[in-house]
Formats: sequence, C-alpha cells, structure tokens
Amino acid sequence: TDPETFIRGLPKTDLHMHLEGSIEPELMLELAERNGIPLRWDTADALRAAYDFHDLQSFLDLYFEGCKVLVTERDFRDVTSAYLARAHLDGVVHAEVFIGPQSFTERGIPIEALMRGVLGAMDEARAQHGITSALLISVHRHRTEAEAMAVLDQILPWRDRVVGVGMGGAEVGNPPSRFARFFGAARELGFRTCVHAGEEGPAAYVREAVEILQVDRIDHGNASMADSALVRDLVERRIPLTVCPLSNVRLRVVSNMAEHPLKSMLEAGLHVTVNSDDPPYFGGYVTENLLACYDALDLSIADVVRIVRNGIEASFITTEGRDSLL
Ligand code: ES4
Ligand code: ZN
Repeated sequence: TDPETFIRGLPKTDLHMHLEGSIEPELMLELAERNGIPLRWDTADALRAAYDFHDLQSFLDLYFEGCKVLVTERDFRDVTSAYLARAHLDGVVHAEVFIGPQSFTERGIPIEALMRGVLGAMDEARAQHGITSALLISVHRHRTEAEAMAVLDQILPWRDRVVGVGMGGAEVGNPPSRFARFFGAARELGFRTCVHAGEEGPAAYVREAVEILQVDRIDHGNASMADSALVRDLVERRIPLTVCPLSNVRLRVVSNMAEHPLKSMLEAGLHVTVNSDDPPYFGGYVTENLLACYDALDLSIADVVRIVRNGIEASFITTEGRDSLL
C-alpha cells in the first residue's frame, strides 16, 4: 500500500483542534444564511481564497469573524458532528477538541447552548462512528485573567464532561505567567491543562508554561528547540507537544515544510504528536499533516508510527481507554 493509504488507515488521535476553526466553507455559508449573519464572501471558493495568512494575528482576525455564524445549540452540534464525522473518515479514533466560549458569551450566547450542542454531538458521534472525543475549554490570552477565571466558573456545571482547559490567542506580549492564577485554579478543580506556547512566542514562554503553569501538554512548542536545557527538561518529564505542521507553514512560523523542526524534535527525544489545529483554514486533517511531513522531512514509516503512538500516549483520556487503543 502507498504511504497515504497506510497513514490514513492508522488509528490516530487529533489532540489539538479548535472546533471554531473546523468549519468548512460550505457549512460557514449555510450557518450564516440560517442565522441571517452577513458575511463578506458569498461562495465557498471566495471564502477559501481568503485563507491566505501572513502571521497568527491575520489568521485570528478571520477566525474570530467566522465565529459569528455560530449562534444556536444546533449550530454547535452541527459543527461538532461535521468535524467528528470527517475525522472518523480520516482514521482518527480519538479527538480532544478545543472550544473558546469567550467568542460566544461576549455576544450574549448562553454557555448552555454551546455546551449542550458540542457534548450532544460528541455523544452521538461515539454511538454512530465509534470515535471517542474529549472536550477542552480554551481561554483567550489577549483578554484578562479575570475574564478567564469567569469562564472557569461558567463551566463548573459541566466539570465532569470537560477534560481540561487550555489557552490560545495572540501569543507575543501575552506570556503564560500572566495566567498563573487561572491555571492554578484549573488544576485545583481537577482539570488537565495545556497551553499554546512557542508558536510565535519564544522558548522562554514554553519554559514558563512548564515551570509556572505546570501544564500537562504544550500546544505547538516549536520554539523549544532554541533552548537545549528546556529540551532536556521536556524530554525528561515526557511532556507532550501537540505540533501542527500545516498550521505552522500557513501562519509562517516556518518558511516551508522542509524547514519544519518536527524531525529534529523527534530525534531530540521530544514527545511530539501531529495534529490539525484548524483543518479547513490550514488545508488538512491529521493524515494530510502526517503525509506532508513524511514527504518533506524524509520521515520513515517507523517515525510516523512513533508519532501516532505518541498521540495515543499523550491523550487526556483514562488509562483504561488508552490501553484499548495501544
Ligand atoms: C488560537 Cl484562540 C486560537 N484558536 C485557534 N488557533 C489558535 N492558534 C493560536 N490561538
Ligand atoms: Zn491551536
């Protein structure tokens, strides 16, 4: 079999994926129409053509604009169902998906609509396709820590259904240390934790994430490679990094896939996983991400299998669940 068929057939995880960033252009237009939300584009092709970014902020601007089409419980359900069905076809057996409530609650959308829609679709996808999933609640680092603490309060009724909390948004100028109290409180409540760090920001932000926030996983973490002492710590503590190669190319974190640090990270002994981030915006699901790396970085099939196993080990699901995947 060819590499693509083999990689698609591997039982994979997607541990770094934002539901708001999973809306395919066709669904975006359908939701806009259904909710009477005006969009600047009227065809899927026009929307796709707008997915041309020069950095994280240019992406975030479009991504937050796209969030406006999500209004009702049904919308959150539809987006989540569509992603999980697509991920299942891609060979993903377990997905841990982020949603950032602040984009919605700031417009007066009740958190209940979001939670019921997303969790309902997750339950349905498990019954329908067998795909398991876990929900991660993400806060925005370009907002205040007080606002992040309010999100923690809002999700308490669902604390048994939320596996962890994370943080994304504009990285440079918003170091992890600014949210030390928030992550401390989240851990205290029993949530697993992860944070976007070292995507556009420096290795020092990854260090803060590990040492001050004490997170269980780093999202991206590319910049770690600039600090060999940090790499040693990450290896020793076996802290997983959820790397998103196509995202890194499209947001110009790397100039092209051949320059991506994934292979060096693997060779350094880092616990790297490969994930999709925001699939339609960046041009691929997990299989396309793995295949792009396989092609550009001269990975072996054994390297790909190692990365896929790392994903299963790095998941936040229970040991019992994980053993059935390994
Ligand atoms: C992000 Cl808030 C958010 N959503 C999706 N992708 C991201 N990358 C960095 N922050
Ligand atoms: Zn992300």
